Amino acid sequence: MAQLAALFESWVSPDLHDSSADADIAPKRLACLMTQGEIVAGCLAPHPPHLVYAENPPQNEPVAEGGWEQLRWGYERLRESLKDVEYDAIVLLSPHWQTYVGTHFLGLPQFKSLSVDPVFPNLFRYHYDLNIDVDLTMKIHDKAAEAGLAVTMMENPDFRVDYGTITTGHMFNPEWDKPLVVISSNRSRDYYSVEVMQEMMIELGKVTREAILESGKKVVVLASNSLSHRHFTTESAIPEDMSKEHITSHAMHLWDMRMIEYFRTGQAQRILDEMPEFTEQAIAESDGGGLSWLLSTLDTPTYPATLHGYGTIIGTGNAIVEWPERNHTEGSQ
Ligand code: 2X7
Ligand code: FE2
Repeated sequence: MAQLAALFESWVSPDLHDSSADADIAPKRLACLMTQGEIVAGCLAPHPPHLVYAENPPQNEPVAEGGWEQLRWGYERLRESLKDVEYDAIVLLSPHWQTYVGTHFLGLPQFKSLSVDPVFPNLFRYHYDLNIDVDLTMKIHDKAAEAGLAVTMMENPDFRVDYGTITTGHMFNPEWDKPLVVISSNRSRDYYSVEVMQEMMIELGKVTREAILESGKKVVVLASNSLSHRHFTTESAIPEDMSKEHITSHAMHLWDMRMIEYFRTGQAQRILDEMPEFTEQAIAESDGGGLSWLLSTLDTPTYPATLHGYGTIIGTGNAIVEWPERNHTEGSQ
């Protein structure tokens, strides 16, 4: 809101001492309000390919006998929560699009191909056809560049989109009827540390938010990552045999529950403060920066998030969480 107020002031202040200017101000104020964008919701939306496998959509080649229902019902609840909410685009950061020189953005209007999970090709061979909101992407890209972040637009039409993006994209919106902004995971944690990664992702989150507000669009932001991320090293004979599914260790469970408690009680700052310990001790997929970025796009929310579901997948911990930002915009802009 502060940025919009400044923008409004910059338009009207030259006129404030001019008594004939009043007539001009109302349409400008209206234009200002009409162009105000909004983040309607921010979500933690994990991407284990098992979820798509278990849903048996026509785009995926392997066939399953169900499985991981707790999480799939969680995604159903998330979709239900947003079904009457209008929005224009989905902005998504996937830890499986790993880039080592800065942050990259999908930069063409359409990407169409086959996405295969390199670790679970038996579960995920998905024929995707996705649309990109190139205009909003450029706005976020340009703002990030202005802020001094290294950024690149991915404009190779043969580029294969990672399974994290596709799984989260499918589970969040199986109709694929909204354009996406897709952001890579800059692996600054690998070169430097969780602290450096987080500093960069907080900056990326701020500019993402600014670009969305200035774009005039209504947007959902999604961080596509698991919580604790210690996998089993072998797969059961029937991958969807739920009698074999559980968290890898008690320590991983405790970390997941701690994070969920912070989500549910509006303690985003505490999550950011504990991110280095969480990421290292729980081998968490927050190493890709998505969770830090998401909380930053939401201006480090102090209101409670909704937990739509929690479950394990091949031993990893996964939570589906929504911050209903649309109900809190006045307080946080
Ligand atoms: O990418 C993943 C993941 N994050 C968790 C579990 C299983 C597979 O893939
Ligand atoms: Fe993953």
